[in-house]
Amino acid sequence: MNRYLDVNPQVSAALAEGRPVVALESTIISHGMPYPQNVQTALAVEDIIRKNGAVPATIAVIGGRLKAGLTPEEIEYFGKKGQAITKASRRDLPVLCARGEDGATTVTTTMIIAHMAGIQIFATGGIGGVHRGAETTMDISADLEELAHTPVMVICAGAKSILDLGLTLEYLETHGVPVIGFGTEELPAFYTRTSGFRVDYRIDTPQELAAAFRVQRELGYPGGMLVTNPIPAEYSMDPAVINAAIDQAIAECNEKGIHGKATTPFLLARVAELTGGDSLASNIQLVFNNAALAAKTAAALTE
Ligand code: PSU
Ligand code: MN
Repeated sequence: MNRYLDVNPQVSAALAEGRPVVALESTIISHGMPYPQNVQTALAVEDIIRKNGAVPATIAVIGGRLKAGLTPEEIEYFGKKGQAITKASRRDLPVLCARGEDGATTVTTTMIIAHMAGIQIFATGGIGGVHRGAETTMDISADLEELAHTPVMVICAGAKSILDLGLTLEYLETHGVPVIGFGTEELPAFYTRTSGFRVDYRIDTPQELAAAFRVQRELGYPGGMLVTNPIPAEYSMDPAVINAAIDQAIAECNEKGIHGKATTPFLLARVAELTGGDSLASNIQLVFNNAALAAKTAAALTE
């Protein structure tokens, strides 16, 4: 066991007994949603995972410790501290641990810590990807590289079109990451069920997802798998409304000269502001939907 890792006792008991566990990220809590909806959502997501037969493990860095499984008090602390917590990607963990600081885990670091703890399935909202204009900025999320190297299944609602979705798919293809559509042939774009881009495979059941992931492990591949699960139709948004907000947010981001790790949090917060409560409600529902699928898939994986 890694000496910087603390596995919550409920999580370690489940893993030792071969029961299903689902990892959850903490950047979505600190940087993805406002307080108090972020805490309410994080706790509700854990409940959905329990109701679907798995044990939740929300992942974060607290006081320099890599935590696999938070208490409700720790989730509350994270939600309140919000954007004041360092957004922690792969490169941030060494310094944060050495200094004993807090870090909100992105998809990248949640995968890293889940894998250290022995957790194979991870549910979130959206992943990072290749940004629009990446041909000059080289802004490509470390999430894609992590998917290429770390054997964790990430279940998300696709990626927001703050990114270049076509280039994101090209990158994943180059790096050998299978992109699965759950019940769809099309890559969902987070707030909307469609994007105009095709996924590699359509899979319709958690059992089939688990089977594909099991074979990936048996083949000895190092990397993970990306499952894109469309937002439930009743919560999906009008593409014209969401795309107008995204275009405006990107224009403001460029005008302000925002770059590096601040780009994604700025765009996410600005799109949420411009679209008001509608996008937050949709965001919450798609995370619930992904959590339920992840719990069922984790259960299928233990069968
Ligand atoms: N995209 C979303 N919601 C999110 C994120 C991205 O729609 O919450 C967060 C995730 O934690 C993701 C991170 O791993 O942003 C990617 O940041 P960057 O683009 O800086 O790699
Ligand atoms: Mn970036």
